[in-house]
Amino acid sequence: MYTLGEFIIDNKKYFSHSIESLLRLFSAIKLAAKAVHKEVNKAGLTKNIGSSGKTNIQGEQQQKLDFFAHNIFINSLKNRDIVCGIASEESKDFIIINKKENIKDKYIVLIDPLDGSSNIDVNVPIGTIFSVYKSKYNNDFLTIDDFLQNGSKQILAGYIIYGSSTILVYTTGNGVHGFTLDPSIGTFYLSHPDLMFPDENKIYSINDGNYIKFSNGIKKYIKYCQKEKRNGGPYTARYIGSLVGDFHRNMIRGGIYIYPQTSLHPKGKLRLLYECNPIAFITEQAGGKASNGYKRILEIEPIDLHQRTPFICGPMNMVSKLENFIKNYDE
Ligand code: P6P
Repeated sequence: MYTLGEFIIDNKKYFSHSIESLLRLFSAIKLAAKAVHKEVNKAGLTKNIGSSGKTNIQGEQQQKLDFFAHNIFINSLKNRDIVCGIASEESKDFIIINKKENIKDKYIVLIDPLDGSSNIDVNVPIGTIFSVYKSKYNNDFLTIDDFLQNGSKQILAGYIIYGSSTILVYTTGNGVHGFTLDPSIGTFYLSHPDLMFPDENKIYSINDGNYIKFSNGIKKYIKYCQKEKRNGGPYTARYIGSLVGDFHRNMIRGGIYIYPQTSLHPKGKLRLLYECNPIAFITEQAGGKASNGYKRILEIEPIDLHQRTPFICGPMNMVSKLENFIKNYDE
């Protein structure tokens, strides 16, 4: 059985940055993931479920486990001496790890510590999403520009899904690989090498409770998915309200995830930097496509730490088909 550390070392020739830094990053991510796994798996027993009573920068109810996950990832990452700055969904401003240190050859981490956390109370899979860049090092000190890099500059992206099992999925630009946690010994073992969207794709994921708020192009696409097809029946609708859960299933089974702009979220709901960019990097590495309906996600130039974007990701043919509907009916 191949551990995550062994796999990284055996594939070091594909990583164009310091392999020691990558191992340190994963050492922090694995430690935090195991701690979150433990808390998530017994949340109902420790009263660690429910709202913390606070709201986060997005004005959303912060769950107790959101706060726990945020703290555990920040503390793990800052103690490896290679991260100079962190941005989290749970904090308004970016976090400087050490004001005095030189940021050359250090890393920037953007993270959604516990995406989909409102599902904790009902036992639906949730996840941590992370995105890593080299610091731009344009100054001796950290600035917002180090965080506002477009997604094509990511050196590492991944998620941990806390579901029927806990799986860490990542890419450094050399394919997508999944590692399942053996909680009895606290080790992540290679379980999903070289993940790719399958040729046959039959799932569409969208909250069609928002149907009346969608554009015509999105509405037409949903109707297209529901029509009988020459090569078989209509597509299957699957949507659990947890990006990591919906995306992980769609990448393995074959399906498209759509969170378009609506009247409630005119710029989309999902955040570009720590949700869409990492998932888009993984999507493309798995042979798929990720866009905002018009533009490749990884080419969007960020202007704000918490900016939102409409988000479509999945197999190339499904995403292109939807983009055509948008082009034909929304422009
Ligand atoms: P809605 C969770 O809050 C999240 O950010 C994603 O994980 C999920 O896909 C989406 O929002 C669900 O949003 O509006 O359908 O409940």
